[in-house]
Parts: sequence; structure tokens; C-alpha cells
Amino acid sequence: MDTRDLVRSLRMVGSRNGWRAVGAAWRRYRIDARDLPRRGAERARVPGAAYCAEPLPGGGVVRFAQSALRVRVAVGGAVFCGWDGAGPEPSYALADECPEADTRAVLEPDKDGWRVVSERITVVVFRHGAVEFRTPGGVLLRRELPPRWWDGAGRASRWVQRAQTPADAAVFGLGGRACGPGLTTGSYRLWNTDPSSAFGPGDDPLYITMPVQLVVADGGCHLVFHDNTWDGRVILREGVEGAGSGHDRPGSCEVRFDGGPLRYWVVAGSPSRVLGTWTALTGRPALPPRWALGYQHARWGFGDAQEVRRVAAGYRERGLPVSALHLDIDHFDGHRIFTVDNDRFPELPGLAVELREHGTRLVSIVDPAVKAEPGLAAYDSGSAADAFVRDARGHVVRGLVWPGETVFPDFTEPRVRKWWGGLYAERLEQGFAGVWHDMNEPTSFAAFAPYGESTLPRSARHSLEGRGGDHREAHNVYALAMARAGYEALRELRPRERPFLFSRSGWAGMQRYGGTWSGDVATGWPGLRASLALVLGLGLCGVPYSGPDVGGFHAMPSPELYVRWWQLSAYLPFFRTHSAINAGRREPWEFGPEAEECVRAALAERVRLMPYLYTLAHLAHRTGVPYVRPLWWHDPEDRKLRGAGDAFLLGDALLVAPVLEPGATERAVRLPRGRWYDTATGAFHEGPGQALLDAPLHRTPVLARAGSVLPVAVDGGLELEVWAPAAGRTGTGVLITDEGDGWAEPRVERFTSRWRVGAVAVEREGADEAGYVLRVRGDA
Ligand code: NBV
Repeated sequence: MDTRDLVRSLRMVGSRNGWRAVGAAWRRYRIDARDLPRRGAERARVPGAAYCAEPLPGGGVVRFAQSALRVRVAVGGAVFCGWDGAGPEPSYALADECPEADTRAVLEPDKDGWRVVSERITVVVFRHGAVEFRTPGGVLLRRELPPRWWDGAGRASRWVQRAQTPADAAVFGLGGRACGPGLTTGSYRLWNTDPSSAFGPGDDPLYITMPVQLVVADGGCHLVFHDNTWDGRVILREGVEGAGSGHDRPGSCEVRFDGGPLRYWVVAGSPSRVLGTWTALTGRPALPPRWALGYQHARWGFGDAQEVRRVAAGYRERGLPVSALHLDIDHFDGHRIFTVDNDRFPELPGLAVELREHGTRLVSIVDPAVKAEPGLAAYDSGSAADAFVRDARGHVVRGLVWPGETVFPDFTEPRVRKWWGGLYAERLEQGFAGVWHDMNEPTSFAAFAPYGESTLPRSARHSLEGRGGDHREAHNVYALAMARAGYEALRELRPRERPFLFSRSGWAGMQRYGGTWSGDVATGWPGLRASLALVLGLGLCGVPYSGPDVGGFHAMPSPELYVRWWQLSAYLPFFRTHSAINAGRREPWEFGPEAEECVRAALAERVRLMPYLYTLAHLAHRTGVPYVRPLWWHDPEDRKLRGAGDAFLLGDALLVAPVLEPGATERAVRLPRGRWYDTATGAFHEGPGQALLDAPLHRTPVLARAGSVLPVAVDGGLELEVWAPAAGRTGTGVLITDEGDGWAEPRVERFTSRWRVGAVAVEREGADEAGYVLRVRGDA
């Protein structure tokens, strides 16, 4: 036993639960020692030589001495490759049925073996099992080397596959990684994990891991997704360019899985096309209700309803609009899910109505673990529905979470999702307007590693949609399936409202059901940096709605750090302060008058930008393009931008350069191509290049792209802010509006800005005039 781990877990879960966690770890170890298939003798295998190929719709099958590879181009351009008979289905990632094959793509002989030419990718299958993906112009995007399996009798085959990427390639993604957004040489685990204490840039893996990589190189971008939910690892090695000597060393990417199919998808094209195709495959991001883009305040340990009222009133009195307050596990009765502590929170529905009158909603935390306690409604109904995960001998698996001994719903079973979803009626009756899924990696406390891994035993049984399997396969999709249960329930229970759901853990496709947040990010400047890395990285995996705990989770930030965290988050989709039970308060007025004024300015800007942010939410929903994009989004061939993770684009119009260091009064920022106006001064800088911007404490440097047209809220009305295009150039903008909730088709208006007789003019598509008050800015 590792005593440090033990001490850490005792601290985390309190000493009573801490000692129980030792027992839980031991129990978990015994179950797995008894029930997990033993490794035993294994036989290594490679595909061997190819001996024939059969054309099939969208591509075909190439047969090798010891395996077969199916290549299939789907309508929309994504290419599927499956070894050993693996097909694209069943899959937890795909939103619907697998898209039809693109019958224009055919398998044909090639000098090296066979090839499939499609609109966006040419796939070449070599006779010994290597596979190359090239652009239509012939530039190499990725070269997969022949895979290798280790087959064992009666056991899942482990496998490894190595790929080469261009020497200049930069890799992004793999879910929510604190060390990003660009992933450097290193090993990245694919196993959703609660780091069990506050995390910073060095901690990996975290709550959301996904085998999704976006590879950006001079020759083109591509996304590769290994559709496998098992425990795995991606080992990246950055390439080295031969500085003109011609001796480049390509980048390499090794993917290993402990079992499951060897199948993957490749999508190529511009970043927007890649995200478009990726989210067509795995689901467009859910559109949050408009209020979910407002500022929100959470706290673990609100104490009681009076304190909630006090905090809400504090915001109101200071004229700081707060769109939602989030209640954590302490509002439950003894941490029991779907209950309320009526002594401390009497008449919760009444409180919800009262807050709502002032424009503030209540959001509830929902943990998956149910206290194993007869008489508790969720436990009794779940037991009657046979909803809880069992071990290989058929006993319900018991874990340890906040309420004590708990059981875990098997969300991979449709019947269980339905039962669980029914429980959300109680949350709605209590007046909650949205849900916050936590602890769903799933986390069950265990005191020491490796046997005490804080989750369910690997041998625990799951339905996996009726196919049957164990936790090794179900672990990474547990939260995704829980999100599905929650989302479908909210849709059914409140059919006229768009569900507001965000989840700590998840997997590829989670965006269909909602968003996520950072989890327990460490209070400190590294945590602030990690916050941005997470949001950017997740957006590139198709999950655009996320944000950090403003101020960090565990400790008390300095006023300066708190202000800088606010200023960053005011430009991120999910904007929420939150903190741990003993971390100190996060209300802006707790940090002194100067901080309060800075926060007020940041919040006012958020409110002003609301129409723009809401348009970005609609765009993400329609196209998969994230609100928050890396600087290289429109210039993927700009290597300096690829390395710049300290600033970002918010939509097409704004470049946000948050301050991520203490004591700064100015900061440098890399500029993409084009003219960029400093929104504070109106002066412009020409990109590509670098600019030095003023960044005193009261200001976040933000630049606006010349020509852009942004919808903004001014005194309750809507206006267009127009940044003068460069002479002879035009610019664009879009506004998407609706009622703020519900399912009605939104109104889309497109604008073009141009110089007309010495003045900047804006036309709306189909009209000569914009139809809104214009605010022209920028010293052109
Ligand atoms: O429910 C308590 C916390 C919650 O406040 C936080 O946001 C989650 O990430 N939760 C984790 C469980 C305990 C963490 C130590």
C-alpha cells in the first residue's frame, strides 16, 4: 500500500469515509482477483501479406494472411477503417446509424497494393498492412503501420498500432487535457479518472479522455478517432524537421488498447470542415438555453436556503446579474441523491420561484451513486428495476461515495436509463432548471493504488446495450450513457424546454447531450492556464460548451488571480464560479473594491456580447465549430500560431488574449493574418506577427478582426458593432436569434460590411441596409 495515497484519500473523504475507503479498495481488489480473466499465454500477430481484395460500397476489404481490413468512405467524407472484421457499429460515439457509404469511392489496384480515392482523402493500403491517408493533391497526412495484436485464449486481444505524421505536425485533443492545448511528446492515458485532488497542467489523465486527435500540419489537417472504449494509451512523439537538410524525422503516434476492436475514422479538410464532419458523425452539440450563457455561481457548502438568498441578494444589490445558482451535494439529505435536506432547505420550490422572479435559476448536482439503504426511494425503485451494476457472480457491487456505501446504476442498459430518467421528475418538482452530473467517471472511493483505483471493479458486469461485457469496456462510456439518460429524461419531462445538462466525465459524442466543466482545477496561475487548455482541447474534440471553476476549486485565490480568472471566463461558453467546501468564498465583493470593479466590467462586457455568444452557440449547434477556437483556426499552416496556446479566437470576430501571469501590465500576442483592432484603443495591428497590448488589472486585451460585424446588446436593444474593413476589403457577420429556449427555427441574418462613399456601411443579405443601429469602430 502506498501510504501517501492513503493519507491523501483520508484527507479527501474525511477520516470516517477514509478508513472505509481502505475496506472498499480491498473489496474491489478481491473481486477483480477472483473474476478478471487471467492474462495467460498470448500469441503475437501481425496482418501478414495481403492476398486479395474485394470491392464493396465506399471501398472494400483487403484480405491478409492473418487479418482483413475494411475501408469504407461514408457520405460526408469520413473514412472508416476496421481490422479483423470490425465494422463501424455498434458504437457509443455515433449519433445515429452509421452514415451510408459514398458509392463514388471505389477500391482499385495501385502499384503498392490498393487505393480508394474519395473527394477529400485518398487511402492507400499497402501489401503488408500499412495504410496511408493523403490529401487529394497527394500530400501525406498520416501513415499507419501494420498493427500488432496479442491474442489470448478466451480473452480480449490487446493491440497496438503506430502511425507516422508529418515532421511539422501538431496534435490536439484526446479529450480534456490540462497540459494542452498542443500535446507534446508523452504518454496519454485513455481512462476517465477523477484525479481525487485539485489538478494542474502536470496531471493526466483527467475526467474526460477520448481517443480523438486533431492533427494539424502544413500539408493539411485531419482528425483520427479510434472507436474503442477500453483502457488505452496514446504515446506521442513530436517530429523533428531537418532544418533544410531533408532529414526530417516524422512525428509518431502509438495507440494501444487493452482490448476492443481495432477500428478508426479519419476525417480531413480545413478545421471547420473536420469539426463539421466529426459532429455530423457523433452528433451536433446540444444548444443550451440562452440563460446558460449567463454568469452562474456555484458553491459546495451553501449551508442553507438563507445563505442562497443572501448570495443572490448580494449580486442583485450590486447590479451584477447572475443567471443561475448551483446547489451541490450538501443540499441533499445526508448526501442521498434525489432528496433534499428539508431542515436547511425548506420549501425549495418556493426558493426557486423567488429567485426566478429576479432572473436567477437553480441548477442541481446529480451524482450517479445511490446510497444502499432500503427505504430510500431511488434505492428501492432501482433495486426493483434491477438497475445496479453486479459482479460476475451476480452480487450487486457496492462502492463508497459521499453518502457512504453506495450502488451504481448501469447506464449502459436502456431500461436502466429510462428508470433513472424518471427520477429527474423529482428535481424538476423541486424547481431546478438544469442538472450538473458529477462523480461519473464513475468514482468510488478507494484508498490506495493500484488495486484501490477509485472506480468500479474492472470485472463488474454491464449490459452494454444488451451485448454484455465488463467495466473494462463500459468505464469510459459510463458518463456518456448517464448523460444520455439525463438528456432524454429532461426532453421528455419538459418537452418545450432545451435541457441544460453538463457532466464532469464523458466520451466522444457527449456534446449531443450537453457540456462539461473543468472539474476540480487547482487554484493558482497554472490552474488558470490549464482552464484555457481544457476548453480549447475539448472544443477540438467536438465539445464546445465548457468552462472552469472561476477562482479554482480548492483554495482561496488572491484578488489578482480571481480577477484574471473572471476576465478569462467572461469569454468562455460556460461561465461559473465554484469552490470546494473549505476553499473560501467566491462572491466578487469578497475580494475588495478594486477586484469588484474589475469583475463588474468583465460581467458588463459578457452581457453586452450576449447576442454574439448566443449566435456562436447556434453556430456550434449547426456546424460543430466551437465558440472558442485556437489562434490557428483560419491559418493552420502558421506554425507560430500552432504553438500559441495562451490566447484564442471567440468566433470569427474576436481575439481574446487573457492575462495568465501574475503582475502583468501588458502582454504579447501572436496575430493571425489580417488587420486586428485593439478594442480598447481602436488602433490596429497587422498580422501575421506579434503585438504588445496593455493589460492593466482592469482590462483583458481583446482584438477585433477588421470588417467584422458583431451583434451586441445595448440598453436592452440590439445593435451591430462594426470594425472598419481595410480599404478595398469587406467583412462579414451573422446574427442568429430565437426565443432563448424551445425548438422553434431560429432567425438567421447575415451581414456584409464594406466602404461605401467614404463611410463604413453594412448590408443585410437580401437588403441594402443592416436594419439595426450601427456602431462603427476602428481607426481605419
Ligand atoms: O460535490 C462536491 C464536489 C463538487 O463541488 C465538484 O465540483 C466536483 O468536481 N465533487 C467534485 C465531489 C468532491 C470532490 C473532492
